[in-house]
Amino acid sequence: MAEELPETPETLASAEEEPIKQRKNGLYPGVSDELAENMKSGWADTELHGLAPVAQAEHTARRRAALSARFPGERLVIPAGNLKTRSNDTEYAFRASVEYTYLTGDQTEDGVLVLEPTADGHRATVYLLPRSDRENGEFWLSGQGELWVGRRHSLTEAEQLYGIPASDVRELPERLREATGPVRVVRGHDGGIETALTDKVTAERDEELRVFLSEARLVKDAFEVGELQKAVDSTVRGFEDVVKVLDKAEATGERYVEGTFFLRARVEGNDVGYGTIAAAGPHACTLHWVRNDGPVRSGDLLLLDAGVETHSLYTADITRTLPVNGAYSDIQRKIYDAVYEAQEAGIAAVRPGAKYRDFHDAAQRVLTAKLVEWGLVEGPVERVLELGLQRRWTLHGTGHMLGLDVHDCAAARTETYVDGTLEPGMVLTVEPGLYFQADDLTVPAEYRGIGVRIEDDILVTEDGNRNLSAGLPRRSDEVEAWMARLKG
Ligand SMILES: [Mn+2]
Repeated sequence: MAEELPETPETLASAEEEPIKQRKNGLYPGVSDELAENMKSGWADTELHGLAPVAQAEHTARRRAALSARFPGERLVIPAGNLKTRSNDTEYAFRASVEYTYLTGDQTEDGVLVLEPTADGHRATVYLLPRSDRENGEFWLSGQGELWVGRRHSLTEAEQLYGIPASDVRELPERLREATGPVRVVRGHDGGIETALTDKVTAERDEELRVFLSEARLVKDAFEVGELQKAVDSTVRGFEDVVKVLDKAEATGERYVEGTFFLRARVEGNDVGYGTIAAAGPHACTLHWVRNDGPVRSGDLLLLDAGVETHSLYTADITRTLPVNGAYSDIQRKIYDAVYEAQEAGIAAVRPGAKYRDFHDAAQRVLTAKLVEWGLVEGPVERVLELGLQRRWTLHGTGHMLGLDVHDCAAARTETYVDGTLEPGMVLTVEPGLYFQADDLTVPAEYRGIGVRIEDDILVTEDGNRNLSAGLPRRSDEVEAWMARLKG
């Protein structure tokens, strides 16, 4: 990639108002007055007209209305967030905050949604960086200039796309400093905006805003369910891609699996929704194995936990545990089938009106019964469950909400989420697992180093549930047949 012209703190601070002539002296060597003048003109007008609104525009309007009704008379500030430095002058890929995306449909860095209280509700404004100024040289001399980072939407274009009046974000800090009346901001995304509001907000009140926006996302609307299905469908294709190249993964390692899935994620979606877990052999027992630097060996299992994130930022979260050579060994199958049975029990417990905890309890009961049956822990099952002794091998909860975040709605209160009741439109994962660490001396040697998880994405429907990821086989014999077909 090209390197930017050097900027000093002085030029950064004055980049907006100083004309190029004053900034060039000694700072942009080689920019003559003639070049500066030349660069100002000769550019076509590329303003776009008659843009269609983004697909979720009507949904975002309804979501903003719900937010408005919850906090009448208060100014609400929801930032998208800023670029984060990776090293020196390179940045991490930007991902807008879920709160901002959920309420606007936009994903632009430095964007801020503000709801201003009015007599009968709120007036929404989305604050964005406008198109680069040609007159002051910003477009080619500033690191945020469009010549470097690409064309932005004009404010008028943004209004058409998102159905929200747009304003210049560079004026927002001053407006917020001057504003009177109660204000709340979603924290953790934009330090500059938070600084402008320092004297006006409290942590407790801001947390209430964050919690509301997390709980608002518990039940997905039609657009969200459609996007989650798209994410799942791409993820299914990504898993198929991996199975087709397992011989290459054997020749190289887990990174080949990760990279293969990533290709599908980038081609069909925005990215992976979280770091791919490509865990072969005993690495499957490390729950968040994302180093993916180990070998893939015939005879071992490959636990692949991965999800494509759509362009609208909804992610799938699917796990399959596959025999690298296409056939489970006896001990692998025994453990796999137990996890499958537990997952079946868990999925069967997902229905409207059920407690959120029910599917976890159902899956844990099956796993515990297996552990007792295999003689790994002394029964009865009730006692083991009461003491939680099965958790040495089941390790984690059986699922979580899924949406814009892979672990969605994380700020929701216990009473509305973990202690809550399932409703139609909720989407959650059901993902029991059994993990026998390679160094676990309490189990027979044949178990050690085997980890199995099966994870699907389940939509709560009016009369039960729908497995959005039913496109990937789960039963052990069906997995083997599917792999044989793909490798054929
Ligand atoms: Mn998960």
